[in-house]
Amino acid sequence: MKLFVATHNQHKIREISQILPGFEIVPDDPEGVEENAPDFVGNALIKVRAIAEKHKGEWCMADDSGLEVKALGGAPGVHSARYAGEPCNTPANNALLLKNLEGVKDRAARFTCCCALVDPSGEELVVHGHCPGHIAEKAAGVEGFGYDPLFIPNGYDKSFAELSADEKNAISHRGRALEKVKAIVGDGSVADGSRVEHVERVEGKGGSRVLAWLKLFRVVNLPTVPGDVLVGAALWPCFAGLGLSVSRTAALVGASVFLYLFGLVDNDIVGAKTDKGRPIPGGEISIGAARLARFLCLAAAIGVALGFGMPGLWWPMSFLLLVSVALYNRTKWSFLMGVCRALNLGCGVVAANTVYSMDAALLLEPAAVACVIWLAYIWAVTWYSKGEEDDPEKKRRVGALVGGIVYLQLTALLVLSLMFPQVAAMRPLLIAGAVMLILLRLFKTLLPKVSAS
Ligand code: ITT
Repeated sequence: MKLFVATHNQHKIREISQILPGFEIVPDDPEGVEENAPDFVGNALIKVRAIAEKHKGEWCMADDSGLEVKALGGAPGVHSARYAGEPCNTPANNALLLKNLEGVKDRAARFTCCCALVDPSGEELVVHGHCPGHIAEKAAGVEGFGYDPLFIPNGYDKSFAELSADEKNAISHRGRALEKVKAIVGDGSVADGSRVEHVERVEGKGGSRVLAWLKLFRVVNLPTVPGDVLVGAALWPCFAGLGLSVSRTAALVGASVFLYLFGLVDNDIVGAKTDKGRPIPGGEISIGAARLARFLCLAAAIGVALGFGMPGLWWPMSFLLLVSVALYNRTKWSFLMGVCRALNLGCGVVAANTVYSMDAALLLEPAAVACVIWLAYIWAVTWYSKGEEDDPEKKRRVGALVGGIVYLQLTALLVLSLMFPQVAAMRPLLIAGAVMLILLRLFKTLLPKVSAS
């Protein structure tokens, strides 16, 4: 079986040939490509795509690998090859690693290898292999390459460079990843990820462009937004005894969803270089297209507001909301995210009714209570969510807490309708809240790939 491998690293070619003896390994230097993705997957894909263009109908692979040291926050990581600067210099890299770990007791580390494959039909697959261990106090051994003299795998008292090639390949990150590659490419039949654990089919090409946009707009989380203004609107019939206009309330929901989408896209534009796994750094959506989308979301919010004649107070409130969103995206202060959602509720309060009589003052106290609860909940969830990208279990819990916003909104609507059973306007608001909950559950089930908190 012929396998084109995108690398200029002769050591990798040697190891890949040893681990996949039945394969005809054909090295191809992906000359000139810039490995500028923030993670191993992104860089492996950049390399393999560069050669797959030339070898259509063939199996192609790229390995992006590196050493991650716990005490250094995962460094050198994707920068392993050039840790001490350009060009790649192994003795300098190793010396810098030892220097940075001087006096450090916890020397736990792991090698990671990510293999990206393009099958003959053009489908992309990604597999990973890891090898845990620790960094020695000094270099030992002459075998292998790179950081091998410094890396002692768990269960051994010798470095990778003191092991034979067979011993290293049996336990190494590359050996583990290539075992999966062997099972996928194996007999040369069409890629069948079901035979291999942890195969990721790469989305983002052709037909999955829609998925990338759904991801950018975090569609799964959208049903959490309308409830803010619904609760704000509900305060009018309950506390001021004034009726609600259905079209005004619907317009409020529309404008608030567009403002939220504006904030989400702005967030991804700000993090275009750093946010792992998002569509812009992954190359699925260009920065230009994202900027256009951000502008269109703002224009749509303004259009809806003008079209439905939002009252004067909605405009400064929404402006404050936009400023808070932009500030949050650039500072990541959890408190500001809480402010955004409290202001969203405030938009519902100031715009659900245009009749500002003395009765409107009665809304102040309940609105302040609701805003403070909103602010506290969102502030706490946002603060807790820090670091979720690297912790799948935390990401799952944060997803549940974000979904909890809809339960909070529904609880508020339910409490109001129990406190004010005579208010007929509560029924449609409660139904709208319940619809949002159903939509949230539906999106979570149908679109698990675009879930993001
Ligand atoms: P290509 O991009 O051309 O494949 P590269 O050496 O630049 O070659 P990477 O970007 O994947 O490859 O960087 C991998 C670096 O990680 C490599 O240069 C070593 O410093 C380190 N590394 C990876 N696997 C290793 C191994 O098995 N033993 C020692 N060091 C390794």
